[in-house]
Amino acid sequence: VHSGDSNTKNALSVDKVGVDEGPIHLVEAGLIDQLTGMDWKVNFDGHHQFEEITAEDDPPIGKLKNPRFVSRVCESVAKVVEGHAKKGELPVTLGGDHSLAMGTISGTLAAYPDACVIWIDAHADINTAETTDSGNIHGMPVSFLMGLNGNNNIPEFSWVKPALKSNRIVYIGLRDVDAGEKRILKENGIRAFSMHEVDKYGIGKVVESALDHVNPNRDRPIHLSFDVDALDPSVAPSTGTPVRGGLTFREGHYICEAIWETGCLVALDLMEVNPSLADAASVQQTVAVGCSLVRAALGETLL
Ligand code: DIR
Ligand code: MN
Ligand code: MN
Ligand code: MN
Repeated sequence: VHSGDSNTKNALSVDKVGVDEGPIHLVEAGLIDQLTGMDWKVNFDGHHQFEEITAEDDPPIGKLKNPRFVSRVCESVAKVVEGHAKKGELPVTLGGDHSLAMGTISGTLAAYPDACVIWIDAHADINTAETTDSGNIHGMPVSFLMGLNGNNNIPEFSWVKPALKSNRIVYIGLRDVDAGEKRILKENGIRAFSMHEVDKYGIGKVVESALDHVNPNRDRPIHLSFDVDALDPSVAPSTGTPVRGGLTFREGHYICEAIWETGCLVALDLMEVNPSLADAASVQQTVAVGCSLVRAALGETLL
């Protein structure tokens, strides 16, 4: 769905399942029925299954963990997202870890080269193969999308086009950024609103400034990539790398509502819901918040 096209609501879900059951929980919690109830025509793609590559067959490349598996999944997700986006549908991708955004954003930019990205996260996910400490590719997707790895140096990821320009991405919610990532953000002049700015200016101003930066005329397609760990762990506990001092329930929802209101949303990711990491009540709480963020981003209103 693109701006001006508000009568044709068309949504779709793409899910990746590895060891990660987050997407299954979101769907089982009724997300699709909820969207259908909001008059979306939902074309549920099903839970994408990928043949796992055994650790033996997928040794690290440099520090990168599970590089072949992650690359293969992302490449296939990129094609699915691109295909749906080109049909004018609005792909909603439920993850799964945030490395998937390498796929979803590649797909969005293939369909809408002038799109901008709004990245909601506690983390900047912009480590390079050089700067990463953890080797976790979910801490790196933005560096691949921006071509900061000289992507062709890592043949496994050469399919990722460095299509994301530094002035077409903006962050909200950051509070756990590695030293190397801080340097990369500065060197590339990437705009980021940390929790400090959220506290100082309030979420309304922050979202407005973020939009003014990446989408000054509100005419560019928007890809919203939402990592649930942007929310405070008291709000969304079931996630891989919780960091205290995060967005409140309302701040998270406000972001989604305000982006929906622009009429420019063309793709949505909801990532890092990880039910294997908490007790049942925490899982249920996180899944419910995840569903409600998706509804907010897809136009659910409070009145
Ligand atoms: C850290 C943590 N910066 C890393 N990042 C996470 O592993 O690169 N990102 N958890 O989601
Ligand atoms: Mn993330
Ligand atoms: Mn994160
Ligand atoms: Mn992560």
